[in-house]
Amino acid sequence: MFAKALVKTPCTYMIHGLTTANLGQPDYEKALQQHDEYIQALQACGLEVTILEAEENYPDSTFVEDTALLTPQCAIITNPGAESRRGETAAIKNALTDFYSHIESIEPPGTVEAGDILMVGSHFFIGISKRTNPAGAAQMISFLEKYRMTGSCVTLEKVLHLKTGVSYLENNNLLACGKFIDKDEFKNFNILQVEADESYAANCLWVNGTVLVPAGFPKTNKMIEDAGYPTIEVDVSEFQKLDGGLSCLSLRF
Ligand code: CIR
Repeated sequence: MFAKALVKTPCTYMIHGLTTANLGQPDYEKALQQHDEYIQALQACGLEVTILEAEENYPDSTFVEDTALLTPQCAIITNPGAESRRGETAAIKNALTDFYSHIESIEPPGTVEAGDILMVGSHFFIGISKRTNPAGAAQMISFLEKYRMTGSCVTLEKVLHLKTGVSYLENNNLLACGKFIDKDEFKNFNILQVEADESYAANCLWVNGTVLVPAGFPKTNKMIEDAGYPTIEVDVSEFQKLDGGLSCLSLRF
């Protein structure tokens, strides 16, 4: 269960954030409104949400999930693989000192973005991607082991982050699309298959028994409801234009 979340208001330069999507430029006012609705959904799941101020120097800084891995025992600040995002970690580290007494940091040449990290109890699957390298994953695993948790690597193709293609919904249920459906590393999970035309919805967010689902993906929403979860649909279309999913917009702990 989570008690808190950290989010960060999108800055006006978010419209120039990194992207591979061909969906056009985000509308800033709409993004702000969607971000508010996202916060309300987290609050509806019982979380106390801390909202950090926008930081104009970092267009992608609203995607806070990439900057830290939060565990019950410690926070691990990442070193984002995208150079334009490296400086985002300072404000996050500063904010986390209010909540954590144990804070570790990934150091170069290691790079990690925590969108590549899937938490399953005390085990953490780490995607090796363009943003997370083997050196970063090795540092991450040694920090996890220091605090009596475990980690293992998963190789990725064609997706930005591991959690672009999979989400853990607890109770052994793994939402997955495309190549992730048959991945050996995930063969012991009960796989809920997201259809190719709804692949963006493979990034959902379990929060205390409820699942936040991006609006506009009715088959995935129904599949999750049929699996026994209440869902809340949240429109994040302006963040999708920057390759961002629901999970990227918060850190839960
Ligand atoms: C980026 O490319 O870094 C941002 N535009 C999107 C980051 C999305 N984060 C995530 O999937 N965890």
